[in-house]
Amino acid sequence: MTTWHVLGAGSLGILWASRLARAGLPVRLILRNPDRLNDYRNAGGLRLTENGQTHLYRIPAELAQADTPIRRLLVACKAYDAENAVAQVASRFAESCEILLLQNGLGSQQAVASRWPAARCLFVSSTEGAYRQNGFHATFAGQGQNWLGDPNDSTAPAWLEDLAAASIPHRWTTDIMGRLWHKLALNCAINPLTVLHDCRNGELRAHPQALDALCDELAALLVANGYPELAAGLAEDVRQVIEATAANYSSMYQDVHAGRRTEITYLLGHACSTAALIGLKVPHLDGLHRRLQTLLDRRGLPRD
Ligand code: NAD
Ligand code: KPL
Repeated sequence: MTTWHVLGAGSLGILWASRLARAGLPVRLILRNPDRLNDYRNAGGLRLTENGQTHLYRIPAELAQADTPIRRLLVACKAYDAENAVAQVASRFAESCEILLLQNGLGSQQAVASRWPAARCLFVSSTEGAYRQNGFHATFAGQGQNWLGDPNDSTAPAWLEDLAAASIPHRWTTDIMGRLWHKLALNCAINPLTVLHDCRNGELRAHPQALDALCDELAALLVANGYPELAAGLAEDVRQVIEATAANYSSMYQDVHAGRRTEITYLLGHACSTAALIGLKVPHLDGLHRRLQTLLDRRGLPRD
């Protein structure tokens, strides 16, 4: 059985590693430094809380410098850490290594795929939710779906059976880029405005003109990238997400309020840079990007 190496033991890393391990699959965690490995050993394993019940999973852990070969790597870092984190373990890649990239937004996945062309890179678009309580303890916070796909190869890998055995919801798609672009467009329409207006998703109902202007530009970007059918439904999809998540704070809002670095470069930044590259004018997205960066500067958070 191929071992699942999980790079990054944050919210999603804990969620995936725990479920794989409890299905009896071989899992190893790769932690970022000796202090964290020491903390992990003191914690005795990963803890995952689901439906109010907490279980401990004693999953073996190691550092990037370990010498066992890596055949399947699940990258569960933030988008801004992904490429560097993969670089730390790349010397251990076995022939025909597979890399699953769980990052939100776009840009980090392509960076990894183009730097390690011999590995098969699978992109994942996840709508599951988890948050970290402390150290190595995460809480499963929202049912969702994991869409998996490979932009260069439509063949589904046989190991999707592992995900089924671990009860990890998943669907294979031959259009993972469409899935990721659609989620990116939703996130660009909603998340930055919730930060700038300091509000829950539902309160964006009070800003229909701003939403319409952003949706028009995001739809043009989707068309330019080959997704006219996603573009046609975007404004309605944004309204539906706002209704369905009205009481929630967006993930970017939560990052900013917790003083955490955001994934802005891989969301709004990626939308604006892609538009610039193809010569598409997106003044509202560019303006939103600048206002968001100014707010991040004021809060002492990285602007990229
Ligand atoms: P997180 O911050 O909770 O976890 C990331 C972990 O990666 C941290 O523990 C960090 O220490 C570790 N890390 C960073 N660099 C490393 C390195 N070089 N070596 C080893 N570990 C390293 O993040 P998360 O919430 O799990 O999110 C991961 C990705 O999944 C993000 O792109 C996020 O947008 C996406 N996502 C998260 C959720 C969610 O509910 N949490 C849902 C959908 C998508
Ligand atoms: O994915 C989201 C987020 O908060 O990051 C939603 C709920 C779709 C809002 O954009």
